[in-house]
Amino acid sequence: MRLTKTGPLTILTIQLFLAGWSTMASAHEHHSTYSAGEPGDPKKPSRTIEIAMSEMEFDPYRIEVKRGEQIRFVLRNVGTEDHEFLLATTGENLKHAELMKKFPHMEHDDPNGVRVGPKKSAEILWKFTKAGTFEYSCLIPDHREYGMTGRVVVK
Ligand SMILES: [Cu+2]
Repeated sequence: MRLTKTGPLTILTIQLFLAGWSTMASAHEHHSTYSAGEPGDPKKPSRTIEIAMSEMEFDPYRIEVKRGEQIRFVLRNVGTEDHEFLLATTGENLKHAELMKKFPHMEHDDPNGVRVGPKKSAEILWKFTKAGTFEYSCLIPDHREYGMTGRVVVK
């Protein structure tokens, strides 16, 4: 008897869940334009660039890529604090940095950014589809101000 009663309720719950899910999915789609290019395709060839993060710098702090090139960023945190790697335009990163002052523990799981703990590493696969100058930056409050920013020149 209990089972038949909970049956429709369970279906309703699943439907509500699915409705919420599709809303989330479409909200996410709006976010799928990135200022620095687009998320990479793991099936296509890429060039690997290693970047070391520490207090308070990226090494190297300037890279050059060709337009259309796909880069596999290997990000190593060789420092003692958490750091971030966020790929965007300077304007976008500055806006984002303001937001992070209000919400310092904001988590990012966007394809163009990652937070890496001390002695950890992470990877980002990125295709630079637009020519111009972009940057990677650590937006943890104060880190950018102390010099955690790097430049990507896309030719
Ligand atoms: Cu940092």
